[in-house]
Amino acid sequence: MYLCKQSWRWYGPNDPVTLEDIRQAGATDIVTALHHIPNGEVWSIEEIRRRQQTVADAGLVWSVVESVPVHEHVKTRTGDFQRYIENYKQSIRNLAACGIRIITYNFMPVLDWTRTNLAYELPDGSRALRFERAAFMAFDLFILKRPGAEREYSEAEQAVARARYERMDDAEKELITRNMIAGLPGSEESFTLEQFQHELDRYRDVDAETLRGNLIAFLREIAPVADEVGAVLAIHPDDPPYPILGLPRIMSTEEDFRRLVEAVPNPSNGLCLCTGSLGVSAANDLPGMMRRWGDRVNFVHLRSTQRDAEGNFYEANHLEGDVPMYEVMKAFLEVEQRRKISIPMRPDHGHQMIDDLKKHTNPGYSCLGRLRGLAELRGLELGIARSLFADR
Ligand code: DNO
Repeated sequence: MYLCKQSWRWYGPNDPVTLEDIRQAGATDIVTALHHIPNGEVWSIEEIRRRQQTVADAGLVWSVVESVPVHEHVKTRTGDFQRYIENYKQSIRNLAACGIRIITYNFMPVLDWTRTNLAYELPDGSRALRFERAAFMAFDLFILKRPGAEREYSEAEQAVARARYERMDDAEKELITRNMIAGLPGSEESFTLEQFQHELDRYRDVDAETLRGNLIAFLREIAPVADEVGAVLAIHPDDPPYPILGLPRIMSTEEDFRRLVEAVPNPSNGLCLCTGSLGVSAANDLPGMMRRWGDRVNFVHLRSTQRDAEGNFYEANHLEGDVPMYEVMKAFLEVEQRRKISIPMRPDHGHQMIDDLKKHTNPGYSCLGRLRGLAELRGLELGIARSLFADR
C-alpha cells in the first residue's frame, strides 16, 4: 500500500519552527529552499549539501524544493532572462546531483500568494489568513492608486471599495499595504509602494497569452534538463486563482494546466496540486483534477478555504471549508496505488492557535496549526487506505 510522504515546509535555520519540532509533529520529509541565494543565481552543490546535512542531522530528509524562484526577467522575457534560464538549469542539475529531485516553482507575476488579513479571528479564538475583497479593492483604488484600476471594477464595487477605504484608519492602511506588498513568507521579494508600481508597470505589455508563451518557452528549456537528470517539476497554481492588480495569471484552472502539458509534454513537466489555491474557485473540480492529472502530480499541498458570495475567503480547518478533502484524499491514494509510488504532501498553512498565538510565526506557517492539519490528514488518509486498499 502506498501512502503519501508526510512533509513539512521549513524556512531554514531562521524558521521559528525547528527541525526538532517538525520531527515531533511526525513529518518525515522536509520541503525547503535556499532563501538566502538571490533570485536567479545558481544554487551551488556546496550550498545544497550544507542544507541537506542540517536536515539529515535532525533525522529528516530534504526531498522537495519549494521553490527555486523564477526571476522576473524570465517571466517577462526581458533583460538578462537567458542567463537566468541557464542558471536555473544548473540549479536543477546540482539539486539532482545531490538526490533532490522534486522542484516546485510558480509563474505568478510580481507577487506570489496574496492575502489582505493575516490574523483573522475565528469564533474559537484561533487566527486564519483571509482575503477580503473590499479591502483588496480599497488598496488597489485608493492606496496604490493604480492607473486604470477603476476600469476593472463595476460602479457598485467601486462604491464598496470607497466605503471600506473610508472606514480604514492609518494603522489599517499601513497594515494592508504591508500585507499586500511586503512579501509573504516564501515569496522572496518585498517592495515599497513606488517600487511595487514600477514592477507592475513592467507587465503593461504582457497579457495572459504573452505570459503563457514565456512560461512555455522557459519550460521548453528546463524540462529537457530535468528529464535528463531524473528530476521532476511542480508548478504551483496561482493564489488566488484569478488575475489581480491588472497582472495576468495563467495557472488558475485545469484548462491552464492542460495547455501547459500539451505544449511541453516532457515527462518532468508536472503540477503541485495545491487544493487551497485552486479551491478558491468553485469551478475547479479538485478530485477530478487529481484523477485526470494524477500522472503529472509531483507534489501536493493540502489545505481548505471557505468562500462567500462577496468574493472573500479565509483559510478553514483542513477538513472543513469548501475543499472536499475526503474525495481529494481518496483520489490521491488511488493515484499513488496506480503509480506505485508515495508522493509528498504537506499540510499547507495552519491557524495560529494555542501557544503559537503568543509567538512570532511566519504567517500561515505556525507549528500547532499545521500539526493539527497534518494529524487530521494522516488520520483521514489511513482510514481511507485501510478500508479501500488493505489487500494491496
Ligand atoms: C504559500 C505557498 C507559495 C508557494 C509558491 C511556490 O504558502 O504555497 O508561496 O510556495 O507559490 O512557488
